[in-house]
Amino acid sequence: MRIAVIATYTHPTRLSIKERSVMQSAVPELIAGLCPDHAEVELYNEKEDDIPLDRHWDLVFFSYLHAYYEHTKVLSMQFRRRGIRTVAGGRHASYFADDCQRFFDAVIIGDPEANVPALIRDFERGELKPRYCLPFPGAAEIRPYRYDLIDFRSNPVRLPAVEASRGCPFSCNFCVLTGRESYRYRPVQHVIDEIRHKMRWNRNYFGLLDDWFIFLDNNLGGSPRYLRELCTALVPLRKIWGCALTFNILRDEEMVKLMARAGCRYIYTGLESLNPDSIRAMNKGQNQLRDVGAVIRRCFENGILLSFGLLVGSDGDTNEYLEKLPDYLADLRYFSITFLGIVCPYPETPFFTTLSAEGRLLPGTVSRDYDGYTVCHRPTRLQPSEVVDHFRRLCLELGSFTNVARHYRENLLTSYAPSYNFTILGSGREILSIRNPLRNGARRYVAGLDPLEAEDRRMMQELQIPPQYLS
Ligand code: B12
Ligand code: SF4
Repeated sequence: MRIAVIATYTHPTRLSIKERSVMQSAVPELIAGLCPDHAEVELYNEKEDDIPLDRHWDLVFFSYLHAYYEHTKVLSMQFRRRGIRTVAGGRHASYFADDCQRFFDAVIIGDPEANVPALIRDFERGELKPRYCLPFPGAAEIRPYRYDLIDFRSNPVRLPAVEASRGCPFSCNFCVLTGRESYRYRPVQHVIDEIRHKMRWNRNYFGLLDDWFIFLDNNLGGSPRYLRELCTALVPLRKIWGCALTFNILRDEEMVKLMARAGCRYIYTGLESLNPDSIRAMNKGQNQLRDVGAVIRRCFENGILLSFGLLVGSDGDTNEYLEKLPDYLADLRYFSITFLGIVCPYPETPFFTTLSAEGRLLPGTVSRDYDGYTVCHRPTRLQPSEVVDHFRRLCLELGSFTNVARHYRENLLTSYAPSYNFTILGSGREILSIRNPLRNGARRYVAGLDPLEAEDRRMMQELQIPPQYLS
């Protein structure tokens, strides 16, 4: 049996652009690890390479984010036309299973651990069902990824990744996890064994990235006790790693020191805003903005590059705050931001429910608009067009060479932890990438106003696939 697992992708510019960046979806290697030994499995990641549309498999698993739904439907219907059976899974498929069933042969709701093997067994017996929703068997049952199937030659900077936990204990109003994915973590020894014995390393660049990996967890700090245990077990491995966690963890100096000793050199935290009103509106109370500057310095001094995500367009945002944002960041002597996005009301979130009840969703919004770079609603204190103006200006201002230079000046040589200065130098590229969403001058960033990609539009017409309207 021939199986393909495809992580689909569409770029925020709506142009056909690949992004061979450090972090990629791990779903293909996760699903491959759940397939039986006798299956021949191929992995594809559209963020790195095009999908060979003329190739034949018996079964194709798709993983996608909300904004890639229209495109994934097109791929699925093209494969189905050739007799290939297709399966959709992930958060969007789980929430919109009825809609998905129109375009895929089967839909998996929830985690894949029990569902993928059951689906393959049924498929081999010729009894594929339209829906699978077996419960999660527990985090101890998360299987090691098929690292051996990752092709590091097609993306020379990609790092191998591992999950220690799933879900998150917090309840930010805009997050797709809120109220749906409780915090679950794997036994520490399973994670250590996977890193030690299963993980394959990126051998490009004469071994410079050898022994580097990332934790793909939504929040590696969801349980401080667990994080402490994990870091203690990581110290003797002498690996270099990065992760995402919530800001509250960074206030604990001992924890930051332990993480640094365990090899952590990069932390992403969704700071979202420096405006207390916006933080309140997002229900993100774990982001206490007191002493932000001291927390940032502490990370860098311990050899950890701290990277933020910032959002514009939330209900607390005002013109005044967004105009002054670059000054606030300069006051903090902070210049490295990874994601600058527009807050997105994903349909399964409390934020969507509020906006819908208040009639503040923009008309004509389709799932393609839910990409984190398009205004899909009317904020309380701003017009949608004002959000777009601020977003464009901030992308240009924050993703500038001047900011890279300031970042280097402030943070290089502040620590002599192994690999620290190399990480700081590499992060200049991340700062410049803040501008990437602007690479299509014709893009308007307001839901309903930007057309879908030309090829998807053409195929949707040919295959009679309607868009999914969400407002
Ligand atoms: C890698 C990553 C990316 C990559 C690749 C995207 C991708 N295809 O996953 C890039 C850089 C492109 C990206 C971009 C963005 N991302 Co992102 N990203 C991640 C990250 C860190 C890891 C994803 C991953 O591989 N996880 C490990 C795998 C195993 O887990 P998973 O993807 O969660 O999938 C689970 C289930 O959903 C399910 N599943 C998923 N697919 C399938 C398929 C089948 C067949 C089955 C059976 C099951 C299944 O199985 C997994 C285990 O339960 C997650 C955080 C996280 N920990 O998941 C955020 C996350 C997915 N990203 C998020 C966001 C908000 C963004 C951005 C908007 C950020 C921004 N402002 O720029 C953008 C734009 C996204 C868009 N256009 O919609 C959100 C949710 C987005 C969404 N639409 O649901 C997440 C959950 C982070 C968060 N907590 O906010 N991201
Ligand atoms: S802390 Fe992050 S992952 Fe957790 S609910 Fe908030 S946005 Fe989601």
